[in-house]
Amino acid sequence: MRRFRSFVLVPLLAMTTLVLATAGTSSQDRLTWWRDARFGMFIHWGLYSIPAGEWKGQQVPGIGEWIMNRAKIPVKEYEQLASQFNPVKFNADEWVKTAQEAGQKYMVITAKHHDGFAMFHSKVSKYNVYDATPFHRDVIGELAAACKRHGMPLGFYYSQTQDWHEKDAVGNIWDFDPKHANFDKYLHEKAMPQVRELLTNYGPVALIWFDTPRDITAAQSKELVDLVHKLQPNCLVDGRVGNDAGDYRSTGDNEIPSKRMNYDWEVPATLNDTWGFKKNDSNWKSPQTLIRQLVDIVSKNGNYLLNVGPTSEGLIPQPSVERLQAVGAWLKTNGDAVYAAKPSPFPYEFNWGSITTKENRLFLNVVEWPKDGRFTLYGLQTGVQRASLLARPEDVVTVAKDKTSGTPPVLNLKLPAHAPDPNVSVVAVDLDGPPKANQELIQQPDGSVTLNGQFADLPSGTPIKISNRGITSNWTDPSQKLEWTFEVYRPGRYQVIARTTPVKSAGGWDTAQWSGGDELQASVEGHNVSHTLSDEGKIPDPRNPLYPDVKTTLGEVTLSPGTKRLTVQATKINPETKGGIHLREIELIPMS
Ligand code: FHN
Repeated sequence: MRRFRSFVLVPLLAMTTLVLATAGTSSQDRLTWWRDARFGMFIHWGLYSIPAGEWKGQQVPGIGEWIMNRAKIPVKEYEQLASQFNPVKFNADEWVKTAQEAGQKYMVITAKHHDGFAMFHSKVSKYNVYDATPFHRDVIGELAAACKRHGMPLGFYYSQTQDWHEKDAVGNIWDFDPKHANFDKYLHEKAMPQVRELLTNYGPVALIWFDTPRDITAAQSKELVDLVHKLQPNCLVDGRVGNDAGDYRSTGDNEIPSKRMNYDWEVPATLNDTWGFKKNDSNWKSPQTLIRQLVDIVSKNGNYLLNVGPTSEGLIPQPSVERLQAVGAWLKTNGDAVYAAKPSPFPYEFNWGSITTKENRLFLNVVEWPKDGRFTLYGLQTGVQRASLLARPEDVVTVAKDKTSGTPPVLNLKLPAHAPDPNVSVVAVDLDGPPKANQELIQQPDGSVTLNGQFADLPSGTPIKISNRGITSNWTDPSQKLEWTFEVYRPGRYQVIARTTPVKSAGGWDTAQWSGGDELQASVEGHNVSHTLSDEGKIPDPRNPLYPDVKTTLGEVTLSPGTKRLTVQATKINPETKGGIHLREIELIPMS
């Protein structure tokens, strides 16, 4: 087997044909189409689709495209997959059609993943789909041409730091000694020249999606961004270029923040548990989860980049196609609540679903259809004119708004008794003006109060960190605390529930790693309740079945109406718990 020659540098002059820089294109200009799009298709496709999660007869745990790393496959052995890569069923037009039918408004494909193999005809390295495979076709070129034919914006994923094929890049410590790596050399002799090829040879590129910015300096991130914008001023750069240098922010994989964010962000998400195809992964998300995630993400000002992992034959797996078709069918009727929609006027989540908006309109994206069709919303400050169902405009929806005397303002809707859609039903509510809402945490009409970590006040200088989903980490010091202010309307007795989470591992949240044993104390209105964190059962997060919380009842408290302050302190820390206490939420549940 020949060793592929890397770093064959292209004469740069030959590639200066395409787009000339125009001064003054800002992130705001570049983001216009992307903000309206809201929903994109991610494609992870490469040599790893051949082993599909299995190496030498053994199942390799973790995500499929990481098989080379997880099984520590030597470069020379992994390279041999190239001679087997012959996906004769690949049809770029079909892929674009699948995305369009799903209602996805942009596509992003792995031009080069961490394994270092380019899915395009690169002159920089022969380790590419055109030169090194019997397929002898330029996958990126064919997809770019198909996207152009169908008016679909196309972006390229490019792994700028990890390249397990190269001794100077990050990641391959089973073949190479990282002490001798010269990252700057790899960056300038492979990564940047290949990014240049991608931005020169395939027409207008909508987006370059960099990933895992491990160890990259601010200057190196900036160099990449400058290169992209010099070659194609309108091309977006995602948040994972590192050092906050991108045009928008990227969250962690499958990490949907638990509050509305006042900046542009995108979440890359899987349809099952892997990105690259794995033959034994059938943990598919249901259409309801996918649609729920889509509207939830838009309600928080984000974009949803939902992944497919085509097989080594070049086909998008049928279970993926079916789920995408279900989302697409839903969007045909309800797309107004998603495309060009703006986030919720409320900063927090609702148990029943989520809110998106457009001008003077609210879209209530209802997952839990209310009993007898009686729907109540607290805290909307704008007057309401009328409401109707997107799926069944002929059905009568009665509106009663008490916005003057009520504390909080109350909107009551009498909806049809049965949900018009089995997944997510959209109620369009026309308002007197742009939607305005109370920003404070308030008790919800079902009596519950949810205090997520994203809304907690932290003492200045605290070491505690809060993730996008509201999870605390680095909470190893018992003197540290979290506090929330919220409004209670209904006097009575409440259960105080702590929702904690397992620690994160590379493949997601590893429930096995939840250790408990710490003691939390909640104090509110003169009551102190405390309990050792023990596993009373998993509470699935309906927005994200991958990440169940662990429930512990801390105790019961009696609350009167008014503004409350709840404090949570760690009265005992279990030294075994990795990264300290991982508290996500405190919930108050009415007992009657
Ligand atoms: O390591 C990669 C992984 O393989 C996959 O590409 C995801 C997609 O967001 N990004 C990295 C992990 O965050």
